[in-house]
Amino acid sequence: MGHLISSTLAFVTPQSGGSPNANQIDSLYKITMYVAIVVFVAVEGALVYALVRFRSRKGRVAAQIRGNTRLEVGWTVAAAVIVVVLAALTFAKLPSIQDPSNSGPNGDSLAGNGGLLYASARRRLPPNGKALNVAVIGRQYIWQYVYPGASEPDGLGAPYSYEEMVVPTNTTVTLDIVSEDVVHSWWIPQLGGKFQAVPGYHNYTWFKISKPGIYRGQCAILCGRGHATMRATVRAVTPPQYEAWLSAQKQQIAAANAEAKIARAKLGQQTGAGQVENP
Ligand SMILES: [Cu+2]
Repeated sequence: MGHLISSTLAFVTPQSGGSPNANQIDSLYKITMYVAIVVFVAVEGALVYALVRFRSRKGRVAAQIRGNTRLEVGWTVAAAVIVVVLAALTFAKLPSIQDPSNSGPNGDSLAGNGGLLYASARRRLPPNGKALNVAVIGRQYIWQYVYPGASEPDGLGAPYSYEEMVVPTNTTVTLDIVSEDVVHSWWIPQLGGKFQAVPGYHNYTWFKISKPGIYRGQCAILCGRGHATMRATVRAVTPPQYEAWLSAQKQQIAAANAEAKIARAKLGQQTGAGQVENP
């Protein structure tokens, strides 16, 4: 019975299980929902009882009641108390949703100072200041991820990937969410809340995944005709697997850049039609 209830509730409650912030959002949602269920059952139960018990019958005259001060004060105060308790609970739980926690003991050692290129008052870091910072760039119609490890001091030459973000487990990952063109919305439901990618503006969130696996999402705001295909995947692997992936990705990007350099040099040497087309 308990399992039946919890599996039915899973359809209407936020997805969780991927990251602590998503779990906190889910538990806050459930607390509010349980209170709402109790209120709903009490109100609808009283209504149905009154409908049946006091239904019209031949020869019956309805009692004319003009207010009941005690009852009215009672339900007003009760509703106010519920609102205050829910608000207090929400504010008490908010820091655990917004503030990143430290990486686990077996997290990735590459998690540094967040890979910051600039300071920000709005960005939150874990208490020990160490996070793996990934830039999430929305563009029509694909997500790009830029990882720490720039080869140039100005931040250029950093490894990147498209559509699928690869991250180490047990490691606090902070995200810088930006957009190149229109407003997009970053959302991997199992990894926490939804965040808009707005041109010219940075939004921040975080997650920490304990289990290796694939976590799926999808751009959550209509951004143009290709919106439906703008998927996002986060693949969590162990820290050694992450580091191996990152260096392979760096090599592939370096090889592709070298090839492009040769192709550009060839184009530059061409005379005739090539020059007309690429003056
Ligand atoms: Cu979209």
